[in-house]
Amino acid sequence: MTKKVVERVQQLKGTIKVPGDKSISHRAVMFGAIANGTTTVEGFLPGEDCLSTISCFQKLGVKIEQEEESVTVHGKGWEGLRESSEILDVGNSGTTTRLMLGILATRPFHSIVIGDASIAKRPMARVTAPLKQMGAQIDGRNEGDFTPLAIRGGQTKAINYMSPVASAQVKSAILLAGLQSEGVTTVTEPHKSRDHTERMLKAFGVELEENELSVSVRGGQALQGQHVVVPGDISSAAFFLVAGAIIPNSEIKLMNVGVNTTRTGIIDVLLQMGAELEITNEKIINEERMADLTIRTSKLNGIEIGGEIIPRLIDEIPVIAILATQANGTTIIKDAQELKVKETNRIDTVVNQLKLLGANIEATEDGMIIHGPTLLSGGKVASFGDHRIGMSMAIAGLVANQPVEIDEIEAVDVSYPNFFQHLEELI
Ligand code: SPQ
Repeated sequence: MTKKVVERVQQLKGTIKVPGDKSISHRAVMFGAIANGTTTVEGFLPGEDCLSTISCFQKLGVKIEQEEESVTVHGKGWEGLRESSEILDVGNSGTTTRLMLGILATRPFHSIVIGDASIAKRPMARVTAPLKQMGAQIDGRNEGDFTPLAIRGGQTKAINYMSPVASAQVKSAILLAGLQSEGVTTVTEPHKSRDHTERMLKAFGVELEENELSVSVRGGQALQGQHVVVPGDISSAAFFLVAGAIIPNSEIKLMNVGVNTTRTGIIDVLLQMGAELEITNEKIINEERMADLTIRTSKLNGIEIGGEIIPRLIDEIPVIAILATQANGTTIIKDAQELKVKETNRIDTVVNQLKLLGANIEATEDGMIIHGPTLLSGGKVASFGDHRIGMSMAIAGLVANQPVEIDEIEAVDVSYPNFFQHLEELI
């Protein structure tokens, strides 16, 4: 386990290009694997999670070449997937686990899916239960809720599924199974989750019907290989957006960041808190919007965050907590129970680690309450193997009055392998 010490800085200045979007990188590989013909991916995120997706689909018989940010997937359609003699190891990636289960639900062979200690605690029944309803055979601890999972797919039938949670992974797993099922599959969610699956399926030639909170797909549709350009990940950009806003004398420009509105809750929050944030050079490539974001040191006020915005910023809440410690007044984060089933219980880890640095923060049943501003103190914290906690603690270290030592910092490689290199470039 690697430790990293982060110290207070006087300013952050410069321009960086954050790595490719994790959600889009996973989908480009998976959709390329079930498509007919070659898919090329530009701007792929070579983080551990997306490399797990490549490795699983290689084990399922798909030829995939990857060199840094460039990937070529030689898809041979759904029938190109083969039973693997090896276990499919998803590492730390919830997206790989849940979307791949949706694909495997329709394949007439046996697979075993495992992941790391964090994956073993994350609920899988949210996808295995509807996939079993569609006809897949899935077993695992607690009736298929936890890995290791054994799955035997086959001919599935469409369902009309009302998801109890707003989750892109649940929606995507069911839609992917629906693509090979008899009839029309519909998924309805309580709030809209990120829609990268819908956008990319359309780019791969699939017809979908979308209403406000529902998406429907007819079974029997084939995908055609494409060239995918991956925008920068707004969830990775979020660390530098927060750092730029809270560190004195700062100005940071982040190039080509994905600004799909199902992901821009962090921008809405920053603007509502009073941040000096500029959005320029907007363009749309492959159905996905991207733009340059410039953030400057800002005077911030606490706000209330809850309701439909939560799925639009769920992964940014750990770093929003750091932002709130530096804002004037109280920030209340509510309706965010989903944080409890991420790589760690992100309500507990954020609150406990920030308390160690002297933050005025308390956990609630569905979020947290933060009173600011606080001059954070130094101290010893840990990521607990959660990439977003590790990077959030590093941002806290940049404004703390003494050094912050972060344990298990290697977790950042899951989604942002060059995070500390980018930070160095800005100091
Ligand atoms: O892939 P994983 O481990 O679930 O990653 C996380 C993250 O912080 O990077 C969540 F822990 O992002 C999820 C996100 O929270 C990625 C994702 C996707 O690509 O579809 C959707 C969200 O999860 P969910 O459960 O709401 O569908």
